[in-house]
Parts: sequence; C-alpha cells; structure tokens
Amino acid sequence: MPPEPLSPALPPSLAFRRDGDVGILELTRADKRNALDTPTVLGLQAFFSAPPAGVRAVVLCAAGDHFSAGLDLNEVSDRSTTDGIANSMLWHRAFEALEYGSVPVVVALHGAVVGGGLELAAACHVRVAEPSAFYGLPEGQRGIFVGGGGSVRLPRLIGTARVMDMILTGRTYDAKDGHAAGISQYLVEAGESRAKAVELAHRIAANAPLSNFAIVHALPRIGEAPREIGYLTEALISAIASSDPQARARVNDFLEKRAAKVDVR
Ligand code: 1HE
Repeated sequence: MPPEPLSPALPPSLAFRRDGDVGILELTRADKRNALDTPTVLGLQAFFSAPPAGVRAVVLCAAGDHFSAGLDLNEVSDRSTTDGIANSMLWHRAFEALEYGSVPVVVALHGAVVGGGLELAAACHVRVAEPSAFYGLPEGQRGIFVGGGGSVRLPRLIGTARVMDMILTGRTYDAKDGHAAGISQYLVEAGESRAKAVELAHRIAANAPLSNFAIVHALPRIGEAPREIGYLTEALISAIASSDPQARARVNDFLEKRAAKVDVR
C-alpha cells in the first residue's frame, strides 16, 4: 500500500495508508527516533480532527526501532514560560482530537515508548505491544514535566503511584511488566504488533458507528463522572445506541441465527 497524500497535507514525519476502511498512520521520523516536534503534533491534530473519508478505525504505528522518543528536546532549550504553556496546550488539543475524535485508534508499540511517546500511546484506545517495547517518563531527568496530558491520562491507566515512581526515579517498565501494569492490552511476538493492530482495527471498524461513538465518547467520561451522572449518561447513551436501525438489524440477525455467537478469541 503506497502512502496516500492527504489534504491538508501531512508533515513529512507522518504517512497515511489505507487498508479498506482502516487508516494506518505512521510516524516516519525514525532517524530522530520519532521524536515529536511541533509540525508532527499539529499533523496529528489535523488528521484526527478530520480523518479521511471512509476511515472507520485507525492504526497508529511507527517506523524504525522505536515508537517514539517523546518531545523533540530541541524545542525545549530556548522556550519561554509563556511559549511552554502554549506548547503544552497544543499537545492537549492534539491528543484530545485523537482520544475524543470520530474514530477509535489502535496503537502498535515497539522499542522506546517514552515521555511524550507514552503520553501519545495513552491517548489511544487500544494498545498492542511487542517484546521490545519499553516505557519511561524521563521528564524528571531532563528537568521538565509531562506536558501532553500524561499527568491526567497515565494515573488513570496505571495508577498515580507508578507514574510518580517513573517520573521521580526514571524507572522504566519492559514490555512484560508494562503489560502487567496495564499499559498494553495485547502483548504479541516481535514484528507482529502492526498486523495485530490492523486486525483489531478491522474488528472495531465492523461495529455499528453509533456503538463506537458511545464507547469512545461516553465510557471514559462516565468513568470520571459522579455515579449518578454516570448512570444517567449510560441510560441515555444505551437507549440512543439501541434505537439505531443498525442495532435493531444486528440484534435481529442474532435472534434469527444469522449472526456469530460470542466465541473465545
Ligand atoms: C532526539 C530525541 C528527542 C532521540 N528529541 N532528538 N525524551 C527523552 O528524554 C528520550 C531521549 N532519547 C533517548 O533516550 C534515545 O534516543 C532512545 C532510547 C529513544 C533511542 O536510543 P538510540 O541509541 O536508538 O538513538 P540515539 O542515538 O539516542 O538518537 C538518534 C537521534 O535521534 C539522535 O540525533 P542525531 O542527530 O545525533 O542522529 C538523537 O539526538 C535524536 N533524538 N530522542 C530530539 N527526544 C509534551 S511534554 C513531553 C515531555 C517529554 O517527552 S520528555 C522525554 C524526552
């Protein structure tokens, strides 16, 4: 599959391909270990704010030996406090566009998944890792702090105590321990993360669009809402989703023995 040019154009650090209704977005700045510079972050924001027509799920993956070395440190050295705030808020908007966009995102992880790279992975909806993956937050060592929403998302994913330890001491987790801690949902063999992510994305793309919308938008918000608001939101969303013609057709397919049963996979 050749890369597909998009409008607005992606920066050279990102490439897009299609596999049917699955979009594959690749970080392509392998020579800099996919360090995330401002054009890349703006490219992610533009892409996820308006995914290409016909794309119903996205795989985010990376070229080279590492998923991402995080923030491009060249951008930090001569930045004012005001510019630092603006830059962090730019990352927030970009990763929110991903997390609360219109398509679920499966991320394929290998090699370094550190700093802003881990923040990016945490904004995705499903994480698939290879044995080479390792996770770290070297911000403490670099004299900085997470700025891509990591202090919001990572404690929810793996707990404040682990994140505190990672930033304070520079502790890293290998793929196995990261998986046990809950960073990845799938741990696959070397070289298989992209194929697994594409397989999962095809499964997601086959869901009813309204179900995927409810899952991506309601589930995390319900998790953060007070109980009574959570129950109310759940009742409303589930009623809306199940009154959709696609839901009716799918339920009828099952009742009339045309749909697959739940199976171990
Ligand atoms: C970079 C970056 C970067 C590599 N910014 N240029 N992130 C970090 O503190 C991680 C820093 N990176 C590393 O620890 C290592 O590069 C890796 C473990 C990821 C990979 O090691 P290796 O031996 O494969 O590569 P390398 O030789 O260290 O790097 C290759 C090139 O990429 C080299 O440039 P070159 O011109 O000498 O070839 C590196 O300078 C460059 N490179 N990482 C800029 N991060 C929103 S706030 C988020 C806050 C953070 O993300 S803090 C964490 C920053």
